Amino acid sequence: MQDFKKSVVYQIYPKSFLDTNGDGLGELRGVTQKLDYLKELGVDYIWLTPFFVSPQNDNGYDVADYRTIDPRYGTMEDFEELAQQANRRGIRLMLDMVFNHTSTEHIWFQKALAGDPVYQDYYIFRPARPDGSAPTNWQSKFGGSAWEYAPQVGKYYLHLFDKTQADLNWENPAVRREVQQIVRFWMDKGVKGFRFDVVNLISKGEYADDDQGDGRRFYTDGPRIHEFLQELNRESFGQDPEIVTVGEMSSTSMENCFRYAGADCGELSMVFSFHHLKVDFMGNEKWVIVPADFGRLKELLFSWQEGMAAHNAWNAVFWCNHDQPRVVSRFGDEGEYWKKSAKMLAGVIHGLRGTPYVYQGEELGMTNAGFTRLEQYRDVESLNHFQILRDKGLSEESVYNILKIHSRDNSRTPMQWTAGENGGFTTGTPWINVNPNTSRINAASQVEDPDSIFAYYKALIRLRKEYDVFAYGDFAPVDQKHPSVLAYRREYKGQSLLCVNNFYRAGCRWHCPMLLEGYRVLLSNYSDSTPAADWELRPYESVLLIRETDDS
Ligand code: TEU
Repeated sequence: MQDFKKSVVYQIYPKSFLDTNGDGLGELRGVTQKLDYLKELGVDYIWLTPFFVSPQNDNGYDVADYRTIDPRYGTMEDFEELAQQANRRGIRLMLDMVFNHTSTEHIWFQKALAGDPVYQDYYIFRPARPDGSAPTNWQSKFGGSAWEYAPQVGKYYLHLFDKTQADLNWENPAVRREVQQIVRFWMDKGVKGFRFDVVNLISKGEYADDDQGDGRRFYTDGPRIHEFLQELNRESFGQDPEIVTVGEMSSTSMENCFRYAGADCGELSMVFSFHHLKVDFMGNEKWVIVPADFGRLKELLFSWQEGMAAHNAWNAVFWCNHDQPRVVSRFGDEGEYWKKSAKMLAGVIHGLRGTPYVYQGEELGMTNAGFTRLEQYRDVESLNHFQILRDKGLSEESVYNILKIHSRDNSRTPMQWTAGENGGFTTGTPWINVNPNTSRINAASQVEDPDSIFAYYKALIRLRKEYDVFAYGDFAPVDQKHPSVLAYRREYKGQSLLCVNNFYRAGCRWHCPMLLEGYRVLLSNYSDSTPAADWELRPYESVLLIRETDDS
């Protein structure tokens, strides 16, 4: 059985991975073609973002049919071929299940609109207020009201995301049974992993105005959430002990995550949380430009590491996904120290306690998109916020500057396979522009190069298999208050791992508070790192040290 603590997950956004038929969109066959690349990297699971039938208003997170593959991504035969080929290489598939909402094109919603009361109870329809306005003042995560009026029904329906993503009513046992059946359908196809999209938003509490915020306090980690997850576990994936699950937890609390991902809680294997990726927001406000708060980043990463360990709960550890800007652009350096900083950021994540997730292209040090015009953007959230920010009076230039930093499209540009045209992603016109720096940043030039970012990720993944301390070690911060160093220690049965990182482009001096006797360098982004009690760390220097004693 595959131990998820020793595993590494690779996330694929199929639309931007590899196009094999020249239509400008990637598809499942593209993934199958690149399995040897992934095998070379050494990953254990591939998480595929949704490829089900969908109008693609949110790139597949608006599912219209959970059991059928969108023809744009291929066929069920393509999926089976992918599963089989992956299995042959010891790689497992993790599917992305979006159960907080469906597309408004889903047959359930269509029946609801047509007046069928059975299906109206699948969603959250509420009457208008006496003045005709929306039932509450809740805001959609993509901007604007979270309620849309459906004239056919004479009521509003709730959509926490786009207005074509209607929230499901989990209070209705029939909805929960449908969801269980969908999970079992994919289990029957041999799927051994599931990611559950924004799953901590499924239990809505009271429908009341939020005088302090956008409404999230009423539906985040809601009143019946643990009950719902335990039931889903019992009735579906929990019946197969080989299945690994991860829940995407939006604005969650650590206390809830102790239960979502607690070893004996009967809910999920692990959780994604996002607090450490809001250190360059202003509170919850993403559409601003503020420098990243490094002290806060460490505080959040470390408190989650310690808290989850103390409660025997498991984290997914990551910087990147299809909703986040590229980490090398965000916390590293796109220029002179591109390679060094990308490796440093990799080292920080892979040394932590948790299952590391690598998002396609991260292992190559892919950077933000660099878009400068609205026509280049595709994401509904970016397009909505362009208008919202313009309506607030911001100049076009200021809005572009904000999008350039925070847009989700930064991570959605096509995978850079080669230095050639369109980075080898497509022979057609890509659905979203390829980053021109594919001439410099691409897989072809890195796979064979022992000094590449790719080689560094490969080494980190291999080390996790070789040294148990990566998977099972406990966690302790080291010199947490230092203004530019991020350092921590892991201990397991006579193995002691020390991870030391200079997070900045300026060199710095670091007094190591621990005795370094007996430690040797396991991996570093400089060829000549020399640990010392009084250590001069070079720009973005990152070192993993190990000490092994007899009882290991
Ligand atoms: O994302 C949920 C989510 O809350 C975000 O990370 C979201 O991108 C952010 O709030 C916007 O600022 C998940 C998916 O990962 C995302 O791609 C989907 O758009 C969203 O759910 C809706 O299904």
